[in-house]
Amino acid sequence: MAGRKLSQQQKRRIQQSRAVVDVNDEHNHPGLVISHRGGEVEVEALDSTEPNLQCNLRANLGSIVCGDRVIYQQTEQEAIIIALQPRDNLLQRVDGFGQVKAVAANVSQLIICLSIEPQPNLFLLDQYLLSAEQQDVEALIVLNKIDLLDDQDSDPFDLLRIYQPLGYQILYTSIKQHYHIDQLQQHCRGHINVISGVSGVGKSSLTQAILPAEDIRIGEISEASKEGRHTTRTSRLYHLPLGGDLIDTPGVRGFNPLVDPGLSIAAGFREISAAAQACKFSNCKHVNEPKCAVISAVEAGEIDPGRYQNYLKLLAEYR
Ligand SMILES: Nc1nc2c(ncn2[C@@H]2O[C@H](COP(=O)(O)OP(=O)(O)OP(=O)(O)O)[C@@H](O)[C@H]2O)c(=O)[nH]1
Ligand SMILES: [Mg+2]
Ligand SMILES: [Zn+2]
Repeated sequence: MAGRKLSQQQKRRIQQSRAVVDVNDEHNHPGLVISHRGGEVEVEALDSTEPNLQCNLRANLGSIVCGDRVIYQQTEQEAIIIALQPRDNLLQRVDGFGQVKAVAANVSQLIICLSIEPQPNLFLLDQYLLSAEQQDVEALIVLNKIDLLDDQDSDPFDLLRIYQPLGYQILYTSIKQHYHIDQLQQHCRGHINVISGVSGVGKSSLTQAILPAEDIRIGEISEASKEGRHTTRTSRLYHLPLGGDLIDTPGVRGFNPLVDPGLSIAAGFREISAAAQACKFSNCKHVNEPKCAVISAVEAGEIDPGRYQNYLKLLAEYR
């Protein structure tokens, strides 16, 4: 799927958007992007306590997303973003039409929100984890709505068994029972978090629970399809009372991370890249090569077969 790689045009646009501006010029102000909807960007001033501004965009800035740091100028008529500051990272995905969509910039933790209903899709989860590994962002897996389980001590999707040994943190939560909300707040503390997942899993409900002073729209679940109704339409950044930020995002249908062609898919699977050290061939893809340590580890039950299948699926898709 060549469409998932960064095209030359996209790279050029990103370069252009990093144009240097004089931060000592008194007309230039630093700002933080709080939300972006239909060409209007809400910006928080970083050098004053002025209320947030609605800014227009100078042409050719490329996509501007929540978490971006920008330089803006203000006249009596309007406020306008004139430059984008260099990003620490950028989470991107490819939508159903093959278009690259920026999700959030400068984040330090990706909260992958799953729920009992709608049920988790572990292929989607592995794509999120791959994206987090490639962008050097920490990942936290949250399984919400555990009040819907008959036996709350059971782990019907085997998340702990599969993901905990890989070093990922998993948090079970319930809004209905106010369960582990304080823990979630502690996990978010000091991080620039982005919460993502399919529609209806409870991303906005969790955001609201740790930000009681805000008024966040919560959706319904369709009785017929058990799916969410895409209630959140635009991402928004909130400051957390204990320090750090949280970006609530609209539900995705699939995530389809934008894979960096310079990095291998295996590098996004911690257990596969660890086992690969012992493969006979240094360029082993772990598909059917002789003396492949990854295949041996799968056969020995040391690597989860579902994770390995998801790796193969991604490898085939991105080839
Ligand atoms: N039973 C139960 N329902 C929950 C829980 N958390 C959220 N819900 C319900 O799930 C539905 C969807 O919640 P939202 O917070 O809007 O979900 P979302 O992930 O933000 O959805 P989008 O904005 O569409 O992506 C609402 O009806 C919530 O009341 C929970 O812990 N238990
Ligand atoms: Mg929402
Ligand atoms: Zn191998």
